[in-house]
Amino acid sequence: MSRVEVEKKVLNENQIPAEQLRERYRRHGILCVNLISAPGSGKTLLLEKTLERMDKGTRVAVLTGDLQTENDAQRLAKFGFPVKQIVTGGTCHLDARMVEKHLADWKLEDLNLLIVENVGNLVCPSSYDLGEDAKIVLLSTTEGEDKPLKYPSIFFKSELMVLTKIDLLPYVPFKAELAEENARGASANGDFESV
Ligand SMILES: Nc1nc2c(ncn2[C@@H]2O[C@H](COP(=O)(O)OP(=O)(O)O)[C@@H](O)[C@H]2O)c(=O)[nH]1
Ligand SMILES: [Mg+2]
Repeated sequence: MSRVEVEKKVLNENQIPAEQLRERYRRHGILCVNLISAPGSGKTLLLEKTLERMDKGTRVAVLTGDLQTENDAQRLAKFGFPVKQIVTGGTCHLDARMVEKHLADWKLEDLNLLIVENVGNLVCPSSYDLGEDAKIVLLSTTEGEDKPLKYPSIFFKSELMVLTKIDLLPYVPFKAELAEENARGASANGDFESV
């Protein structure tokens, strides 16, 4: 009982900076997307392939989160767009204050698109609003098509699901249609905000 109360308080504290971020993005005409998946599903590779194809004048920036290392920021920095690593030091998700802090020395008026790569985790990031316009969940063919059944909240809350590692479809037992059906049927059950 008392545990539920603590969780609600922490989440509420995130909501104030999240709304402030949303308002700042709105004021500057920035679209913000929050990429979420299990570790290794291909978030950074998708971003590498996306940035590689973007016109050099595109007003895009990336924040990328991990518990440790600057590896992903290094992978993404080579395309010439502003990139910053958020090292959480053990926290399993990004929260709005971390995003706010890492945006501090960027001029938001220079951006149209902010991409946030969340910490690899299908559970915790689902409950933390970052002021984004949309959450995008990635599911790779090596994870199994039942993940939306096991971790429904993030599939319920995401505007878009990207299926990755489809080049491996001939080699792994993964039914793409079933994965889509499972994702479309996901409900908010299991989200601790709704406990
Ligand atoms: N075969 C294949 N490998 C992929 C694909 N996407 C990512 N990978 C590999 O999966 C590993 C994890 O990818 P990464 O982008 O670091 O995942 P993240 O942890 O979600 O950021 C790396 O070795 C990638 O090269 C894909 O579409 N096909
Ligand atoms: Mg990554």
